[in-house]
Amino acid sequence: ATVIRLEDYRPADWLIDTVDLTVSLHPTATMVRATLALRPNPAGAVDAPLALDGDELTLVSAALDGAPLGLDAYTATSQGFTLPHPPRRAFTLTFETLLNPTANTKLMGLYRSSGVYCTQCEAEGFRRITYFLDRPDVMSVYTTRIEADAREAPVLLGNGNPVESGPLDGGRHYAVWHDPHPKPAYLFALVGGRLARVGRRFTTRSGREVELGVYVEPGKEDRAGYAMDALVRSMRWDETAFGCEYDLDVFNIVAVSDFNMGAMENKGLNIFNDKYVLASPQTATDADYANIEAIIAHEYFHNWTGNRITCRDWFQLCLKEGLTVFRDHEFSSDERSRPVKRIADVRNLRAHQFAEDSGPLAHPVRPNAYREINNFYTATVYEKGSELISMLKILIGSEAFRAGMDLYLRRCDGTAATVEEFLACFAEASGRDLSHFALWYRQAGTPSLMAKGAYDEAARTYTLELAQATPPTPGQETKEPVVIPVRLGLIAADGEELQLRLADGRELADGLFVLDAPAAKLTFVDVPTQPTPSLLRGFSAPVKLRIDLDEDDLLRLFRHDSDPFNRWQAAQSVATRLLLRAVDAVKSQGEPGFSPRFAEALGALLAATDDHAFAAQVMALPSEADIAREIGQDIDPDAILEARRALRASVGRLIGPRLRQVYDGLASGEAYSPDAASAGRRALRNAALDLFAAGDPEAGAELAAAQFEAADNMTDRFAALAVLAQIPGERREQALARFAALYETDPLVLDKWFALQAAIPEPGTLERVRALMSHPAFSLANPNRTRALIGSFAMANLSQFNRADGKGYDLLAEVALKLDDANPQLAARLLGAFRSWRSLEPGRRAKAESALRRVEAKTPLSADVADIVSRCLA
Ligand code: HT7
Ligand code: ZN
Repeated sequence: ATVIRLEDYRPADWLIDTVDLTVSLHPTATMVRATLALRPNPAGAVDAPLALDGDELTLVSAALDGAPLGLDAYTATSQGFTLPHPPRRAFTLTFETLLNPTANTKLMGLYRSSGVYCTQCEAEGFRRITYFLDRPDVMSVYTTRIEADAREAPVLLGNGNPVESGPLDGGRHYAVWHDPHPKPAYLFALVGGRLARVGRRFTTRSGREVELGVYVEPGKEDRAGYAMDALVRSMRWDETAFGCEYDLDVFNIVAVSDFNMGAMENKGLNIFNDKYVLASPQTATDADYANIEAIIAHEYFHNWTGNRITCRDWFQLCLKEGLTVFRDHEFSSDERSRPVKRIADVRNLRAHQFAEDSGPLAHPVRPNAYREINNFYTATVYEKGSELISMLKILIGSEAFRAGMDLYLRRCDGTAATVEEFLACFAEASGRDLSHFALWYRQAGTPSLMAKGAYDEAARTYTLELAQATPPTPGQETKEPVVIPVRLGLIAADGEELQLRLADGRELADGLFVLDAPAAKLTFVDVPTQPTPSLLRGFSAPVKLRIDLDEDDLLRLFRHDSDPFNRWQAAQSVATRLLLRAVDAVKSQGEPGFSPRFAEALGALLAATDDHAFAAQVMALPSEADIAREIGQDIDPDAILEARRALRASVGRLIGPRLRQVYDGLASGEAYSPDAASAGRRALRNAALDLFAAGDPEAGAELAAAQFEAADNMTDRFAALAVLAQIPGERREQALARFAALYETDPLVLDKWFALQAAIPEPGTLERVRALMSHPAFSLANPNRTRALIGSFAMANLSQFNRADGKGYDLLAEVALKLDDANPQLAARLLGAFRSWRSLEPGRRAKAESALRRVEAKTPLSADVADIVSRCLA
């Protein structure tokens, strides 16, 4: 596949002002008639031919200004349509194309999901519906007429507002939708199907009445309420927090069961993976509820950051995605606990983005080249993109940030913008030069921030030396220093927060120091006693902090830091030190031993805290993958598993009675509610059960089995099953069988059952996964099911995916090869599990490489998979 480069960007030679579509739905023969009103782009080249994109299209007819085009006037293939000599004026082109939605297993363009017609056009799906200038800077006003069998598809939805609808001959009917807002083709959508509607009215702050609809599979209406509630809260929040008001008369959300990603922000018609819409206490966990809230908000927020202001080209993807992730994080922080949300987001960032950034798939937040854009919907673009916005806000302050957002939303409204245009608004609003900050968008890799402190008792000074370095990443051997906002504090031995007075008289406003050079030295004066530095508070920059604090320092931070994020971080750092030592012990055939102080500190927290959600985050020790990233090279996943098991068992034994007390004390007789406080109580209770069972598997299993039976909600039932799944034996198998029997007709719950088993860290799991692939409910055609079983095995089971015999890699390669033709996007995503293969010990590395080479050898190989595999192997 050809490489597309940012530096080659040119405006389109043609513009398309309007698109009139008639889509006559049929399971295997859908006819699409598209009339495009074209005109030369004043900013484009003169005398340019007209080359439209297509993908797997069957052309039935083509006409220019309504007159059929002779065969010699154009060239058309399934992949494109060219008019070598187009008129040098405005004209229309009308195409008829024939589609087979049932055969569309790639789930891009128009396809059928459980009998429901739906579309997915981002990034390049519209070209699978009709020939088009399928690029985000070509924006058109769409009118869509949808026709269908009235029994098969009584509900017909499009972008924008409904215009008219009515019956047709032969049991068919139609609906016309008009979207007055010019938009790129990737935001086009339609839906047709037998769907049930849950409705609500929303009045915007300026008085616009909006009809909200959430469409789900009939019979599941009672699971749509939370999504609707989250939508209403998102709409209100966006008005208050960013001044963004909704701009159409209707807003619809449709849940479908086959979807390549989480959801899609099509204008006025969001289409969702049903996993992120459907929830009831009996089928969804607290984590599911939180995800639904975040993703509903995310897609809704795109209405301004993505739709009203879109991207000039796909290199600017972070412009909408990073910013919208930032906005959804802010929303969840306001709706729930800000510190707990920050901890969860940083865990996620480290697990996915840091891992990506340190391997062969590393790329800048704004990449400068791609072969397959689908592979750039990454943690780097989304999560690191969001971190850059957080840093921008810290650097210029909340007020200037809001002024910059207001300016951006006003100035760029209705345009396809760039990162430069975005940053210019903040530079203007703050009066600051952001050119150095902009490097974060171009430079890949996670910077390390090295810190070293020294206390001079006689002079009562404390000197903090800071330095930064970013490791090389593919295509970027040398790195420049970036702008790192470091929020910091100094903590005295008694836990008091010390004043931050610098020797040169400078003040650190809000404890913020901005490191924009390779290194800096800060000398604090009037420091009465040896302090402990609390650095990178709130995780003020997406960097790896390297500071040599001893256990005393870390435990002091854990107990006293006024910054809750750093309290959590201190506990994680103590655990990490213990785990790294334990891994060494395991590798040299020794017994890992642990100082009891960490467990005691956890016990003390449990005795004192009433912030249950925070305490639950503290109790969740670093994951195997976290430990692997700390080790960085020659990784032995079995040693990590053993070390982590040993620490959990030791902590569980040492504070078992306290854990049991917490578990009993948090039992609730109240009816389930998904609110943050109730979820926090359940999270802590289940974390206590989990650690208790690690210390005493027999007693823990008994408690878990009782909880499994008694639970009136999925959070508690599934948490109990997860505990049982860690303890081999008949009881586990019985619980798994019982769970399957209880939920056999509920696909989203069954996904949890598949995922849980695939993540069991035992050698038998490979065979279990292979057996589950033959389970009647398993299908590679359903992305959720495939991600649940194969994705969970490859991404959430470090020791078993990375088996020393390479059989885990063989399994993933086999699945990817099977999926490559049918759904290359999904195949490529799953193969992302190989992103850290070079940091394994040599034996596993060789096995991983040979699995990747086997995939590489398939011919033909999809562009999606070829791109991932070749970058992994480069
Ligand atoms: N903007 C949406 C991206 C998306 C997507 C991309 C490629 C292939 C399928 C897709 N489905 C959705 C989702 C979002 O970030 O809001
Ligand atoms: Zn998004």
